[in-house]
Amino acid sequence: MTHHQLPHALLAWLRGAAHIVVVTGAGVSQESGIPTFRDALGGFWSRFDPMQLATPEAFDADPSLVWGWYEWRRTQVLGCQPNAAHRAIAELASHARRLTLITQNVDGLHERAGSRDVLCLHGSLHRPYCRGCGRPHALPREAPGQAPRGQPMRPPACPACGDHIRPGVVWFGEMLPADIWAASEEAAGACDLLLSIGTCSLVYPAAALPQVAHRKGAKVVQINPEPTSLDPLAALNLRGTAAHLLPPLLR
Ligand code: BV8
Ligand code: ZN
Repeated sequence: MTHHQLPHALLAWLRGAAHIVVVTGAGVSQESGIPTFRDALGGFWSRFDPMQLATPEAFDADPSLVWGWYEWRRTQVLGCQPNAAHRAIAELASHARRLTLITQNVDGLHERAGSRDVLCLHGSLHRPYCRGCGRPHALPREAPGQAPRGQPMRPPACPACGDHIRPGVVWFGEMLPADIWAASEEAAGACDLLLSIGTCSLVYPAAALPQVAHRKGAKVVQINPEPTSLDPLAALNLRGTAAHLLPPLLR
């Protein structure tokens, strides 16, 4: 079923749910001015394919190029604010009997909007660590000074072992953090309502979460301006943007 405004059924499902799971993708940060993953290339980076850059092989082959891309994205994010969608999701958690927020995003905007215990399936731009010994590395709070135009810059060296510091994200071909994946899969299997917001539902295993919920009898609701592979499985497809459709949920 496809709708362009909020049907009353959803308000009843939200109020009646014992456990709501929210799964978000890059679309929920789009109205904060952060381009979605496939659009996450501008200027200097437009000649690259994000699917190629977001891999351990790319970092091993050219650490400065990949580190530069992530620092450029981190700079973008530090200059952006959470939007009404992030705030509505944080607010929903205080109304719901139980709400588990799972995100594929690495921008940290859910936390900045007040959401707590966010399950970050794909890591974070703000938690880099050493490729060699895994030691966490603190980045300066402010955006990197040099190379603001997204030119490559060398990754810092680990003070403990000297290897490269790498972005704290999960790259294609890398395992998701086992504890975070286990908690996400468990929540999807236990919830009675799953909201999938702003994701193309193409990246696994994240894209399997609505299927896990559906198999266990939960209702799946999707918010996305475009149809995705999740459409047939959703009880409700709300065609619109997250910042526009989510705030009325709280009335
Ligand atoms: C793994 C962090 C085990 C990095 C990311 C073949 C078939 C099936 C699977 C595979 C396969 N080959 C390889 C795989 C596995 C692979 C995979 O799924 N590939 C896909 C492309 C087929 N997965 C992995 O590798 C995962 N690991 O499987 O481990 C393993 C281990 C070893 C060997 C094999 C397997 C790791 C995946 C994690 C990758 N890291 N991010 C970084 O950010 O740089 S994923 C990255 O892309 C994002 O996090 C996001 O999740 C994903 C998708 O990007 P986008 O499409 O841009 O974003 P999104 O999905 O959110 O789409 C935007 C949506 O929002 C759109 O639908 C749009 O319509 C909508 N929208 C836009 N504006 C708005 C909006 N919606 C609402 N409001 C708006 N305003
Ligand atoms: Zn190290």
